[in-house]
Amino acid sequence: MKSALITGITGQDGAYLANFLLEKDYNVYGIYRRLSTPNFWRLQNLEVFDKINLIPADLIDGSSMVEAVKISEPDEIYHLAAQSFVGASFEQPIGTGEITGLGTARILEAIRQIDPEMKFYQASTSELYGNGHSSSLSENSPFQPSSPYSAAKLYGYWLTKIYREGYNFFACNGILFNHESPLRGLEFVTRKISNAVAKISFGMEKELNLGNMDAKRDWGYAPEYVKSMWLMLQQKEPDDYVIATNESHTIREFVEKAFDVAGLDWQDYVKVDRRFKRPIDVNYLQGDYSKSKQKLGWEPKIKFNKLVEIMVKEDLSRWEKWQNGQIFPWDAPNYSNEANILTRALKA
Ligand code: NAP
Ligand code: F7E
Repeated sequence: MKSALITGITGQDGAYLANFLLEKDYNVYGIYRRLSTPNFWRLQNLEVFDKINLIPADLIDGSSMVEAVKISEPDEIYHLAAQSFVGASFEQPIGTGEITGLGTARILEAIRQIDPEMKFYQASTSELYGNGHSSSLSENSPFQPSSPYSAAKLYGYWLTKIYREGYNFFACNGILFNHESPLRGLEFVTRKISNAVAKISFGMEKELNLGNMDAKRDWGYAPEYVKSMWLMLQQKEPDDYVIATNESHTIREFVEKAFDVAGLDWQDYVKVDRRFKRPIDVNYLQGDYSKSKQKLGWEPKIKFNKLVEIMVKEDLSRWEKWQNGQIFPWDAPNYSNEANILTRALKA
């Protein structure tokens, strides 16, 4: 039986990947960090919480990462943990560098010292490309990071290549474009929209405040994307791959479709709020996944319209169940509606 260690197992991708690897009969380990309130709702939602092994560790603390690798002795390591919210990286650039950038160095060093035969997956990102592009982006397109998050991820991307070339690691960068699901964090725009549409349609909220609605993103479906991570580590040689749908849509299009699914007109509810605008935003991202199709046999099945539908219908169903008194693992009832969030954009 193969074993895998997932950093970030409590996040969106970590939960789906744990589920996927359990179905492949892996012994799954995951690290989780100490929080004042436990955050296992995604693992419980997918009913995998009782089937995995959890190891307490934090990317900030290198010795805990060494312990996690020693305890799990995995064949494969999927490094998904990060401060992953681009907006927050402008507010916490140093913490983002520590976790998202140096955290990758800590785990790579743990592997180098313990067993360099362990295969390594690095969660790289389309944010690496930044601005200045107008056509589909491939593994060969230039990077121009536009946020502290993407600068930290660029460090992780290069370190992964350096350990591959310098120490002969089986280390791969998955350059994943945005991927979403009902398990997406509520601060990201897609889930913020699907959750707000559901609350508005039940009369629990009156409006939705958003930032830049003109940005374009290439949105895919997270459960399909985690399969590509596994495929990368099953190849003969380590390499880097773009995972995307090769379609892009504006935030406005997402909003329009999401309200439409609930039978509402978005223009009656959506307001632009500068608190949610970033000092720099990436305006256009669309990914060319032909290398992944050719080498991994990977292709996305769920595209934009279906994705929006899945997310809005799931949030409608959750709020309905919740109003009927049903108890189940999810995040929205405990999330602030953002009305009392202050950011420095308000002072600008
Ligand atoms: P996510 O839902 O935000 O999950 C992030 C995970 O990292 C959580 O499990 C979180 O733990 C953990 N984490 C954060 N700080 C940590 C620390 N100091 N020590 C240990 N764990 C820590 O992110 P995701 O959407 O699943 O994305 C997975 C990875 O792919 C991330 O690296 C992200 O940057 C990257 N990525 C995501 C996308 C996308 O569209 N989703 C696209 C490209 C790349 P807590 O539960 O304790 O907070
Ligand atoms: O923003 C705009 C915002 O926060 C998407 C992460 O998983 O994908 C994600 O990063 C767009 C941006 O995701 C709001 O300005 C408008 O243009 O959902 P997001 P992201 O920044 O693309 C990449 C690939 C990752 O690697 C990251 O880890 O939507 N936008 N109004 C807004 N965004 C948010 N969050 N909230 C708004 O109110």
